Amino acid sequence: MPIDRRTFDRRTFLTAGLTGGLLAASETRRLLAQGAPWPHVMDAAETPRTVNTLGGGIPVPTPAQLAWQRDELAMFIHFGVNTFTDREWGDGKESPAIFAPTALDARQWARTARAAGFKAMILTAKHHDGFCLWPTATTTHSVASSPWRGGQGDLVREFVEACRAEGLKVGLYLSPWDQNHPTYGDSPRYTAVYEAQLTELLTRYGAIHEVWFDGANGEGPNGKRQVYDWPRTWALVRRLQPEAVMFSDAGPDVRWIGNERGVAGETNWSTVDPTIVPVPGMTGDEVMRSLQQGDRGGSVWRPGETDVSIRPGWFYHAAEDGRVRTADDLVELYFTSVGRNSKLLLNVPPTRAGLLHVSDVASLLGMRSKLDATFATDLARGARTTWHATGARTAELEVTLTAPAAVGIIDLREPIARGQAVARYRVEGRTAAGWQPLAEGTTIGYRRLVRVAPTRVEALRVVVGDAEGAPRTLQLGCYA
Ligand code: FUL
Repeated sequence: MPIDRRTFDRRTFLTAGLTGGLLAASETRRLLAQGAPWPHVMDAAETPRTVNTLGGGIPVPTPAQLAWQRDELAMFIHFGVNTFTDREWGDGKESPAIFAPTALDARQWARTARAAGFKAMILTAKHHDGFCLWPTATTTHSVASSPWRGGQGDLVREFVEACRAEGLKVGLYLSPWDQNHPTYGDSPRYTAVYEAQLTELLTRYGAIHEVWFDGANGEGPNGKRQVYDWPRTWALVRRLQPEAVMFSDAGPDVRWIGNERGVAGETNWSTVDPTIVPVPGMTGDEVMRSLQQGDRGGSVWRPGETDVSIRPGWFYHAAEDGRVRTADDLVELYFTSVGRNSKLLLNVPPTRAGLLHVSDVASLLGMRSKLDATFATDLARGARTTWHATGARTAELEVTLTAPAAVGIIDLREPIARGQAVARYRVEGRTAAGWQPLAEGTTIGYRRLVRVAPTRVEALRVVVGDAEGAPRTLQLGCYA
């Protein structure tokens, strides 16, 4: 089936007016100003986070957010009834009888992820069609009604065990939008169902590291609009899995990067102003800008996660077997996400057999060997480094290489455990002809990978021209 990506892009869908239960940014702020009970921004009591002493006035990550960022790569697994109907969004009317993977092996997913350098996997425990991949007490629309493993299967359990066996962290996606459950749209009743599902997922399977709340939304089977109680849902997750990070447009811990193309903002702050995107699923230019770029001076640490698929669709379609991203494409995604202070959540959808396709596996392993080769030799190893402030918000780093070398990639890092400060930088290289400008940009954060025309340099200099508070010593690596 040819997939028209526009049909399934969540923002196209939202702006097409098909949405239920969503508010424009301006409308939300108007309600907030009137003191409306919903939606509201979580206050400090609802979102326990690290007390901000390390940052000296700027927000800092929690230990969980820091670990999440340092992992760099997570694999998304979209699998469910859509795999068997060849659709991207089901409608909730699918018969559980169609869910019949013939050779499902979650260990194969996990082994591939690990071999390709991924540190976590996130499974769609329930997508918008409402079909649950675990035997839930909240509905019969689940694996328990399917022929898979004679109705005795629990894919969430198999997934979690496979992750643990391969040393991967575990994440679960639970679509808020549910086109099957009869209570959807009857807001308090469905909220109770959704909370019961979350409770099952967060109490039966041990430590869960990331909980993924999708912003896509629409009307349920009864045509009614669901009004979500996000603060309540977030508080439940905090209570059941205090170490987990929660992803949504509005965090609270990790935010959507604002597109599904795999491209973080050229400027990308890990801080946000939480009043701009207080709940998931909002639209508008300011919302999209804040998701893409974060907000300089924002009061909350909420780094961006870049989700993108290795294929045109999120679910497996045999017709897309020839359209799998190449290893080079994946390396490019690494540069536009991890290399822009984000984390890459790369979707690799299993086939109807329940296995990652051989072409996808080849691209993933190809990406890994290319990245390993690229970053094998840090030409700045052993270099003499000096760092000094040149003003309250400006500083200079100078790195003198042990021997002149041709440099094509510069790897800059801020010590983000103490916050993100740099707002403008310039990189210069000392060549035989003296200091030459090589590159310039805005934010750095966890990691900024700068590609330059290969230039033979004896030394590199990073001039920080503006910062949010005093910039702290940068780390520099450089590669051919
Ligand atoms: C979107 C969903 O509508 C897609 O189907 C997919 O799950 C993607 C990750 O998020 O909003």
